[in-house]
Amino acid sequence: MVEMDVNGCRVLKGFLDLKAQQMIVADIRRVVETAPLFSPLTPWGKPMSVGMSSAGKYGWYTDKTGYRYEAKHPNGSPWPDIPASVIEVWSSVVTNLRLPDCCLINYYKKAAKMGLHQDKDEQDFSWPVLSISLGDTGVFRVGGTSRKNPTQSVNLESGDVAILGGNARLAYHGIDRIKFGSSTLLNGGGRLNLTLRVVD
Ligand code: MD6
Ligand code: FE
Repeated sequence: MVEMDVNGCRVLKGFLDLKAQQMIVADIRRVVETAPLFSPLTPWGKPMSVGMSSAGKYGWYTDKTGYRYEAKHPNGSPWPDIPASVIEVWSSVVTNLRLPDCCLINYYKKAAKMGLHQDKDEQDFSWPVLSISLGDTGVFRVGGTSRKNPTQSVNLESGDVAILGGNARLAYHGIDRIKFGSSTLLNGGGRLNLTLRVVD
């Protein structure tokens, strides 16, 4: 495992071995059977190109009224529990004294991307946001706390873990594109990204 610093974002290259990645994918498949992926509307009324769902006490959600956390899937059911295989990554990298309230699931097909944004819908920015990348490589861009700050890019490959914490907790970041077909982990290709957050 190699650790990189990308504008204050810690990237743990190759944190998860193939077995661990396969376990998490199997667990997330079960989550999206009960909480199906959907493409939420941005506050500007455009559907996101990424398929989303969540696990945990809260799910991240957006529609015309804005970004927020919701206790239920749009179908009215509570979100499934965060799988133990996913919690395990948080416990070993962040802490086991406080577990995440939300595991946001982002699924990128060939043309999906995510514009530069800050994660700031949580109440306490002293907790980091941890991301797990699975499947196809994503080209991840990280800047500073102003949109105008210079950015650096890094490939997030299957099994990589990235942490936005400390001074980088509110750094702008996004996924420019995915390298479709770069991994065989997911049937049908694409990229799965899980982000773990403390919300309350
Ligand atoms: C993605 N990731 O990798 C999008 N947010 O698909 C994020 O938006 C993100 O990787 C907070 C912390 C780490 C991340
Ligand atoms: Fe984010």
